[in-house]
Amino acid sequence: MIKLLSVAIVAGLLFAESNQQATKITDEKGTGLPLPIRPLIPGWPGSFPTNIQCWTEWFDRDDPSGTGDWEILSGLRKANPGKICAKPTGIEAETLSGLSVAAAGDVIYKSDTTQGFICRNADQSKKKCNDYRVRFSCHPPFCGGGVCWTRWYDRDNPSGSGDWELLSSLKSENPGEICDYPMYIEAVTTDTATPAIITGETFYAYSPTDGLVCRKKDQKSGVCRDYKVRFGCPCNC
Ligand SMILES: [Ca+2]
Ligand SMILES: [Ca+2]
Repeated sequence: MIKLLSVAIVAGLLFAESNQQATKITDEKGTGLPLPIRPLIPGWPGSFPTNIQCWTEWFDRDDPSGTGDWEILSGLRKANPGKICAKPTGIEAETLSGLSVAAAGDVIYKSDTTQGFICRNADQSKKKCNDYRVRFSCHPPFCGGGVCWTRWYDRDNPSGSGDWELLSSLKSENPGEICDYPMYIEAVTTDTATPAIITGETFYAYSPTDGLVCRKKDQKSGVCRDYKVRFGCPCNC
């Protein structure tokens, strides 16, 4: 009951806007990938002096039995004190059975790092939303815990459309080497080991769940540097 009441209170504050736009990331052949992370802009994530990022644990505080599945950031913070960093840099949602938002097919009202995730039953053609869980990307040392790093991977050169170091490609080309849910990614240039975050290039993908992609067409210079990536996984996986 408390859960429903708090959801109703928060719900009243959140009808100002709807800017949900799930960005679809494709692989180098143009095939759509079920990846929820938006492309990143140069300098992301802002002032933090490292290109390493990590994910929180998954959170599920609501279910869609009322007006929808309301995984509101403020409510998640109250229910999980200290477990979500002050300024998350990304949000990811999936159903409790592990389906991505795209695969689940629901119309999502909101999914951002300011307000969190909202799926409203009224927006669906079927009766109600799936039940989702969400997690947030944060800067270390927030996520803490034991992290074990993979080796470095450099599967592509930027001679074609760009440098494609997608996690999905790396996993399929190196079976059993990379955990299912990396918490961190580190990306540096292959020649000078310059962190990707300070090269000034615009990345089509850059996250622990997507890997790194630099597309030539996104750069003012028309070229990308060559990057290598490695992933930080829970040590017990
Ligand atoms: Ca939920
Ligand atoms: Ca590369």
